[in-house]
Amino acid sequence: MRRFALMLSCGVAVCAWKQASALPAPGPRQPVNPQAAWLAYSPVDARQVFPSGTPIPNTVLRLGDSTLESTAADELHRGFEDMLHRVLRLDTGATQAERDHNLIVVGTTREVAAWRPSLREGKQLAPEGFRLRRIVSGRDSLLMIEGADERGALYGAFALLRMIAEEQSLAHLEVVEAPSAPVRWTNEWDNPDGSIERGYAGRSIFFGNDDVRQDLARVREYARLLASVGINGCTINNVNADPDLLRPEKLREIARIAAEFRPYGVRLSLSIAMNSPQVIGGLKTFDPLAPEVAAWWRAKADEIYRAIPDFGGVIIKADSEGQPGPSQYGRTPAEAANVVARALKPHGGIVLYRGFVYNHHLDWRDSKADRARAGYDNFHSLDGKFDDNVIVQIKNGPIDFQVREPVSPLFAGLHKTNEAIELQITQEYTGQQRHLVFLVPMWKTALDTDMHVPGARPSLVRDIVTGRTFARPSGGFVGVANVGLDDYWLGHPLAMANLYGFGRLAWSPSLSAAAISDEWARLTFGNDTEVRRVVEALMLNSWHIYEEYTGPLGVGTLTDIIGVHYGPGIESAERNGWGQWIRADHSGIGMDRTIATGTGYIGQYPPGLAAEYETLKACPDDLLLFMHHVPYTYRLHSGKTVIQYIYDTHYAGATAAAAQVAAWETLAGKVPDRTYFEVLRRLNYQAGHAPVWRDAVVNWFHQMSGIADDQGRVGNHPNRIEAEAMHLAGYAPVAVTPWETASGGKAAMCGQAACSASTVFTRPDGWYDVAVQYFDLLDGVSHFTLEINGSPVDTWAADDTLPSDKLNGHTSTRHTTAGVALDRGDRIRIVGVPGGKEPAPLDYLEITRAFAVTAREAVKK
Ligand code: GCW
Repeated sequence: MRRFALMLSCGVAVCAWKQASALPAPGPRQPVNPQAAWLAYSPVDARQVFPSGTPIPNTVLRLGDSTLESTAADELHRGFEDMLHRVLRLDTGATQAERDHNLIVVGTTREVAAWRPSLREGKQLAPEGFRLRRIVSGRDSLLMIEGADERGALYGAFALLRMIAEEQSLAHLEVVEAPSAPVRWTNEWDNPDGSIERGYAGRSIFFGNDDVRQDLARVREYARLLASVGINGCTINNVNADPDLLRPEKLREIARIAAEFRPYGVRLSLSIAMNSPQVIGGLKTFDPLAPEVAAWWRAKADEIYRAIPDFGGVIIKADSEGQPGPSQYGRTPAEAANVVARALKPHGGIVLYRGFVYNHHLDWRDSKADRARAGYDNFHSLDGKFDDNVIVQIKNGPIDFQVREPVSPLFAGLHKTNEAIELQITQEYTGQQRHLVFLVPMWKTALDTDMHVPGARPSLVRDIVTGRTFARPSGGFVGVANVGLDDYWLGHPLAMANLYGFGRLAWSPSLSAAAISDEWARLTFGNDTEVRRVVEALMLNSWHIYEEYTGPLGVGTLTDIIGVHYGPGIESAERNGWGQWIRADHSGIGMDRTIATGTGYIGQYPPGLAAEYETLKACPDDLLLFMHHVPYTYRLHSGKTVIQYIYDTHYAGATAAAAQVAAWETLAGKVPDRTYFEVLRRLNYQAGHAPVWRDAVVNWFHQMSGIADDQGRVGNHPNRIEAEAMHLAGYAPVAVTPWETASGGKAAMCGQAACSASTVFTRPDGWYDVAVQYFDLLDGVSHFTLEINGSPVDTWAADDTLPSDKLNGHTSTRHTTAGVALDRGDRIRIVGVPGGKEPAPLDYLEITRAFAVTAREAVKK
């Protein structure tokens, strides 16, 4: 007799049965348009926002007639209607409004003073800032949104709406805010063909078929989201720039995008290629010091501003990863930046010149070679040589958006140059929006680092980039967002917290990660305490969890660095010119970047910080392997050896990743259904991919070090049955590269129309979860069936779009059939049917006591 009563099936591919059974009861918050993201404007408890004695306004009075103030008034209208069910009257004429005494008033400082001189405030607002006040005078109850300028008025409206969404009381309102820095931009790495470099959420919202898209509705919605968190600029094309976009006919099209941005105060910017004067201008040279080149840039700037009068400026990636640059003519980055900056200057445009200039043909045999040094080495000597409308855009770390890096020493190396910090919202090295990683805590670590600049203590990175530390006129924040046409903009619905958090930090970098995640959770999911508690715990732990099962102790993400930067690929970092070496051998690991014996990189930091990194005693554990080469037996401050730390964190991280699923499941019915399932699907996937990471890393280090795990876990899988050890019909064993990305280094591929792998169950009778680890290649869709004694109990398709067409750590994934009744002697069979180029590849089966059963036993104990 077979007992399949509890059969629940869930994994990457099919969750159908489970979904049907677990459909949440329809709640009041459904359905929600996912594109609204944190501007969901869900209904709120009006009594919290407008306690008794504080009337809800009836009218929004717009004092000025600028586009931005119109947008502000429309947004207030929308927000009040959705959140408070109050349809505001829109008014522009001061006299008419006098009839109503219960108003929201939107205007600039100048307009407010002209409307009611008594409301003039002594203290001037900083540019783009705002003041929110509630004023009760006579019969009037006024909610004043006063902007320093039109942008400030719009930002003030969004801030007021945020307070309402968070159910804050407006009874006593007195808020003054201003952005931390003038530059708060996103970069989008979109290509004219509609693809997005390192984009994980569909095609471009801007381009397609080598042109600007006809339908730009998503662009306007995006601008709205950006403005709602104070982002005021957006670079719409890849920093690996296509010079063609500067052609007149393209600029005319790009102007359509700028028109969508304009109502939200988002200035359009373009990435430009330094060789444009040659490639599209027909000049013989692009030498920045050649007069004809300067003239070409001047004419081009004039042309751009004719098409886009509020154009923000340009980003330049040059002499980096194959991009043309001034080095070709023996010129410096400053000379290149300045020739463009001088062309933009009369129009008020700026140049963001990327500090990401390095040689990717380094000699790995040279123990003094060090990519991390490049930013400082290339730019430090140019301090003071950049024009005032140039900003050097510096990635937070000296390498490249790894799961953990120290801050770039260049932040402290430029005192007479404007700086911006470049943060990566798109999760290139941090799980590509398939893994949950809330990046704000990571960014905070960088922004709150004290650089110990002599004579400027403290000198936090956030104060340097906002221009405070060195009294610079400009600077700020750039976030590489790479949103796409995906309904959730970034793929993973929870990844939008990173875009939100970037904007909030750019506005106010002293906000805490916890405060930002609370705001975002409230705005996205409402004010329910339980929902917020679960969501915020997930968010705030996620970076740590991801770091635990990927790259430890500052060594780098340990991903395939010469490929797609996604799954594990440990040795890919070594023995090539890219300089992301981890320098792991049989006795130890880590880059020696010390002044005393290493590459000298640490000497690029101011002495106070260098002293901390230079000695093993003072160096923080989480940056140890970035700064030092140590034996595996080296003891961390915690007392644990490096190798045991690697083992322990990887087991802990994978376990914690799996626990995220159960945490999220408590929200069924409490968040919108679609979002619930989109997140659940990804968390399930992550729970199956984290063990791929864990096993790859622990096995690799076990083999390299020869040191056993003191808990005996590494290489010991009592519940695992390797495909190659099963009875195979049609399947043939294959070696997987790199070996650590398949269990036992091997998998099985099917070379005919259908194949099977079977085994006899030899453990005690009971309820089990059966996990099938397989490879889901980009091309092709295989189908799998799990059979017990010839009866199918589950079937699924390998139809995910993982980023590789090979068997490796990118494509290894898992499908779990939960709650299967198994008796000793049962025959378990997996049938694989290849589809397209995908040969139904299998890695192993893992059969564990059913989760529900083990949970019950745990309770009994
Ligand atoms: O990390 C690397 C990315 C490239 C990117 C480059 C950069 C746009 O892998 O895809 O190119 O950084 O930041 O310029």
